[in-house]
Amino acid sequence: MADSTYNSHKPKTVLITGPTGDFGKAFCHHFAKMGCHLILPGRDIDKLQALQDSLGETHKNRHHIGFCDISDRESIELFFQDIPEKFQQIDLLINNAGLALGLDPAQDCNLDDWETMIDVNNKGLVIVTRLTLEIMKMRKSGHIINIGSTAGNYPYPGGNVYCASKAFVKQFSLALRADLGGTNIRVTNIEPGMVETQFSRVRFKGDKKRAESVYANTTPLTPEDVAQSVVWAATLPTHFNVNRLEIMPTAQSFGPLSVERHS
Ligand code: 8X3
Repeated sequence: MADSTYNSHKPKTVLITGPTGDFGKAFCHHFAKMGCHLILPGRDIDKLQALQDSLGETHKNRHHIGFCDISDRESIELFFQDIPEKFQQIDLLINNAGLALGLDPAQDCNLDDWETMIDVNNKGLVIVTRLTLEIMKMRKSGHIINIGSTAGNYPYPGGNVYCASKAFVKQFSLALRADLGGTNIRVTNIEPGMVETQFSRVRFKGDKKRAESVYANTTPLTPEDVAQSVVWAATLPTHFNVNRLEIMPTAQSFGPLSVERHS
C-alpha cells in the first residue's frame, strides 16, 4: 500500500538554480532547515557565499556552491562535472532560474532581451534537466520541479517572449511526465502569478518606481507563499505527483479578451 503520510518524503540532495534570487533564497532556507544537502549554482560567488553563510554555520559543509552561467551550456556541463561525489545523488531539482526583460510590444522589443530570456528560461532549463535526468534515471527516483508562471497560461500585452518561454516550461514539464512513465521520477510545474520580488526591477532594468508600481496598493503573493507550494509538492509521498499548480494572489484575477472596435 502507498505511504499516505503527507509531508513524509524528505529529499536528501537538492539542486536549486537561481538560488540567490528571492524565490531561490526562500527555497534554500526551507530545504536547508529540512536537513537537505543543497547544490547551488550561480554566477556571483560572493552572493552564493553570503547565501551559504545565511543558511547557518552548522550547515556549511552540507552545501555545495559553484560558478555556473545558466545561459551557457558549457558552463552548466562544467558545473555538473565538478559536483563533489557526496552531492551527486540528486533527489530534487528545482529549475528556478528565470527572468523577464521588458514589457514592450513585440514589434518594438530588443532582440538581445528575447535571446536572454530563451537562453535562461528555456535552454538553460532543458540542459540542467537533461544532465540531472542522467543521475535520476540510474537511481530510478527523483523529482523535477519547474518554476513556471501564470504567464505561460494567460498571455498579456508586452509579455510576448516571457509568456512563450513559460508556456514552453509548462509543456516541457508535461511532456517529461509522458516520457518518464515507469521511471519513478516526478515532475511538477509550479505556476505563480504576481509575487513581490526583484522580478519587476529586473524586467524594467532597475527602474525602481516602475517596478514598485506593479505591487502598489494590492497584496501580491510572497516568495514564502511560493516556497510553501514547492515544499508541499516536494514532500508528498512518492506515489503522489502534482503535475501543475497554478497559484495567484486573491487580489489577482482574469481580464476580458480585448476587442478592437471600428470607429
Ligand atoms: C510572473 C507573473 O504575471 O508578472 O511570472 O508575468 S507575471
